[in-house]
Amino acid sequence: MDIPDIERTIFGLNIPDSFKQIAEKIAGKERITPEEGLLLFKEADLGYLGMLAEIIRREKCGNDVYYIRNFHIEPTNVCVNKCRFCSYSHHYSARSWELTVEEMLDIVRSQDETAREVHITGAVHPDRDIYYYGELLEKIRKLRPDIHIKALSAVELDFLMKKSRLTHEQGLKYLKTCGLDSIPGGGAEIFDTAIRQKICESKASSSEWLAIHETAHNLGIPSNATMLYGHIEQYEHRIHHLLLLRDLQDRTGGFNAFIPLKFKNRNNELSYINEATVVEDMRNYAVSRIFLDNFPHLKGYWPMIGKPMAQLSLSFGVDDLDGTIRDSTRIYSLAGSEEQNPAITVSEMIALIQQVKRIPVERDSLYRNIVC
Ligand code: V47
Ligand code: SF4
Repeated sequence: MDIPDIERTIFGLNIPDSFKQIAEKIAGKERITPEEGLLLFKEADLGYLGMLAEIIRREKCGNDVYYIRNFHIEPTNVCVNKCRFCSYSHHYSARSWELTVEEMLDIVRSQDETAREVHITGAVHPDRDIYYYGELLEKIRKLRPDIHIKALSAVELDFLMKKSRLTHEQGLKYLKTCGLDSIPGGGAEIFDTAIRQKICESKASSSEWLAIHETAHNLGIPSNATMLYGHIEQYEHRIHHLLLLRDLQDRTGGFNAFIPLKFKNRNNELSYINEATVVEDMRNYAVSRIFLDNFPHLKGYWPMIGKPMAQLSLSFGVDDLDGTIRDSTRIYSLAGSEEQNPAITVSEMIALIQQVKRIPVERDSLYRNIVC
């Protein structure tokens, strides 16, 4: 079915006028309003949402689905913060770890030459400063001049820059000279102040998170954005979050991808909250794809949602399945993610994508196709 056929199908459906108007806007490449986004979250039929999200995804990426050969380093889980949803952090206990620089370099050395990206993020260690990470990045750059270094969430950066009394611009310029190529999307959680106060009061504020990403973009450092959903937030808070991201992207164009992160409830203070259903997850992907019309990519992070759900998300606006994640990532496995030892071979990734009749495309960190 090509795009016009999908549009005809939507217009032929017996749906309320307000939904027809939204479909018309999307067919005409017009942006939807926050009120329309809220209506979609609250009232829209899942099949209809999937169709609209797919119009936008196809327009941007055709049948391509992206993946990357990458690996993760989680330097430590010793954290100054106590986010209530976090299953990962410990303040010096039998379950805490602090990798040395040499141990992290060993992870880099153990990767084969096809790895294109290293993703470095972890907890906010009280004793490590920006120069510690700057030197780590320099050493990684020396070992692997070709690799893309995506490192340090805005929450980690905020702490490091405050500790070293540097402005956002000074801190980011310094890290860029050390080898920083881009910033991961972590720490965004939910921008609404009251909800943020309840789930992660001590970490960087929403305005600090947004300001760090804006400064990074202005310095030519691209980044990703996330949203933690399915805890105590309401649809209104999700739309507010998406709106702030859309506004920032209008100003800078520096975001590569949006990554919705489903709250996982094991081993944390919010364990009493039931996790979002698969229907809710798909609804969230679709509305995100529709609302964030200026984001080039929507990522379904398979280590968290599991491989079958990642395949399903490809019919709700997702075009990127992240990477092969060689080496362990513990931030989700400790919170009860679907994948306890996340690792996937390239041929498995290709098969996952082909099973849903899409075209697997290996990318680099800036979404340029890798031609073998
Ligand atoms: O900010 C913590 C989330 C994030 C839980 O940029 C949880 O490519 C669910 O940002 N349930 C860090 N989520 C990871 C992150 C990320 C992941 C993948 C790709 C990229 C990218 C970035 O993990 C934190 C927080 O929102 N998180 N605990 C939990 N219990
Ligand atoms: Fe620390 Fe990050 Fe966990 Fe918050 S989510 S407690 S900042 S590791």
